[in-house]
Amino acid sequence: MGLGKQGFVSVGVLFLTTLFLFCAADVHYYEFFVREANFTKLCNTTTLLAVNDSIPGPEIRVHKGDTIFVNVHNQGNYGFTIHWHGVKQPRNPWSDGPENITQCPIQPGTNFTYEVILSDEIGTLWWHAHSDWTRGSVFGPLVILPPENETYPFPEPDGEQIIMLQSWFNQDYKQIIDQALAMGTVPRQPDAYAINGYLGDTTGCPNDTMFSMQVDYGDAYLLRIINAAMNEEKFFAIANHSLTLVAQDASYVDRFTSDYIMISPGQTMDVLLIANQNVGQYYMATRPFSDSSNPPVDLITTGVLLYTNGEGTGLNASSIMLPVENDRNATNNFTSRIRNTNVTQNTPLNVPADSDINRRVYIAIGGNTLPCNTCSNPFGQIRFAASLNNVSFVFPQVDILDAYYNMSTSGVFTEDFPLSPPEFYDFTGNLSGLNTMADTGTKVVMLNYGDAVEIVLQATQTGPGGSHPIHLHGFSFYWVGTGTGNFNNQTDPSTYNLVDPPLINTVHVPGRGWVALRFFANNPGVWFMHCHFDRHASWGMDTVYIVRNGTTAGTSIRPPPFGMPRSLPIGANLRKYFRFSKVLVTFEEVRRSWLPRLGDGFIAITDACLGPVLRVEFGELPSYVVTHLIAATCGGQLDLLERSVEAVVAAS
Ligand SMILES: [Cu+2]
Repeated sequence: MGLGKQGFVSVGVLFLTTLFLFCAADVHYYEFFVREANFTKLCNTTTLLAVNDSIPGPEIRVHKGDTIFVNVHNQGNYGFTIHWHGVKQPRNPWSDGPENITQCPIQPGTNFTYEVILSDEIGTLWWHAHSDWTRGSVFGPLVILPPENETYPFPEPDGEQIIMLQSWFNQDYKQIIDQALAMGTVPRQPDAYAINGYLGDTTGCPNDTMFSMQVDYGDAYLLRIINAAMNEEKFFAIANHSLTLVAQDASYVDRFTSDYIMISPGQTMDVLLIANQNVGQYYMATRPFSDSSNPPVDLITTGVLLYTNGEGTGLNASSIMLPVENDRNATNNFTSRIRNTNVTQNTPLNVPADSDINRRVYIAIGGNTLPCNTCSNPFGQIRFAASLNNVSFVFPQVDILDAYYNMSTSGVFTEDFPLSPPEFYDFTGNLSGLNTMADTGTKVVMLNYGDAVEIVLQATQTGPGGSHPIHLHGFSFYWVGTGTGNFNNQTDPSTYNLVDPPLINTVHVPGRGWVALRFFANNPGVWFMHCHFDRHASWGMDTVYIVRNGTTAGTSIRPPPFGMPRSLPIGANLRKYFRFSKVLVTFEEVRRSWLPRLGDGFIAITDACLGPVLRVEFGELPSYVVTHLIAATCGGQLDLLERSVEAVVAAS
């Protein structure tokens, strides 16, 4: 614990020194207008929620240590939040973003200004929506340049390029997961994958085009590669060119060269590319990696590296050298080469030693089923689920941070997340016949400020098995160990790398294997941890770490900012809090809707924070609806058909 405090203090002093000597920290302001826009791909036009009418959304470009204010205007039809992936947000969980974890959603017609506080992050991160599956269309890059007085720890590149890898659906992303959850089924496969919004030349639709990056012979380029895909880890390569990894998750690594990379959803990798081949055109290509028994659709997505004056030289598809989709060795060979690097531009290494560790968490990652009477799953009255230590996380109806901060946690969450699997079995063996039922609950892990934490994440063969990209908010952690089979707490710790472990925010937990992570809990707040396969996160492969305050103001959560998306006091006048709209939902839309019918006269879904999106037909208003409205404690949206408005207002 002592070391943890020292670690935090020294980082603080470093930061202050930087401020003092160079006055480097700037403040930036961005405006995000989030609304529906039309996108034509695969010879289809789809309406999708997007930031400033663009997918990917706008680039944020700042320097290390800067602060960014982003005013997010929701001009769409449903609530959402934004997360600043990989930004630690010291003492400021209020702007972290995960829906119902640190805030209520920003409701249509309202706005919220995030304060994004950078500290030691350097390189590439990204931002994305953090509600249901909205992040599939609401995301963009966050580039963090060295401070004015600092250079890269590698030769200055001549140019740079952002490469965002995506899943593409010709359907509103929220609708996809809402539908699957309501039916208890597996969400459908993507229609395509994309590079920077381009689907490439393999889709069969002649109007789809390739992303093209122009280079000059002899120049060096910094590729900022971001895996923004929904459920797919990705191989990426450029024909005839090698790639040199220089940073991962906004921390420099000991650079090495490879013919391909493997990048998990949520991860960011900075890669140097030298344009040293014959002047011409070369494919860049990406395809999923998966060792699960239910892998993502295996499509190769293409882009092009175009040398100046090289247009005449044709592309050669046979030169694309990507590992096959289930090539676990290719993945392990790449990830096992990643090491931290001892350069002054990185935060000094501060890995908790064996003797420091005072909090151990051992988590088995599970695929499950749960009973579901209302589901229409072809496998029966069940729904697919996922869990950590056999607890399938239930998103609360109000946000955990607000409940914790205001000490009104009853009915919101409990502090009893199991610190080890409830049952030990051969996690990575043949598990057919295993009971895959899980418990449900909103269970969190409580940590004290300065705790030295070790988390071991154990993949299991429950459900389809395979790997998981696990992401922790509020921290970067040291990835100190990995191995195959079941973790052995007697022998495996001796294999840890405590010398130069990568400092990352999203770790690839290999299928039939495990990883070990360490960090000091020196950031007070409420921090989500979840699988960055959104299907798994939606199914409950999540938990929350609450780091209690330290003993000083400087080690405590900041007060909430002005304008947090509001809670709705019990018994409040609904007309004041809900936006009545006769436009958003028409009678026809309701009739065509997939939403479950809960009674004869109406259709309802509960949206985030029990800000009920209640869509009501006919004049009759069952008491169920009224109960939900009165019990609602968060801002919400109420879309009513004309004849119901009077009834609700009267009932309030
Ligand atoms: Cu997962």
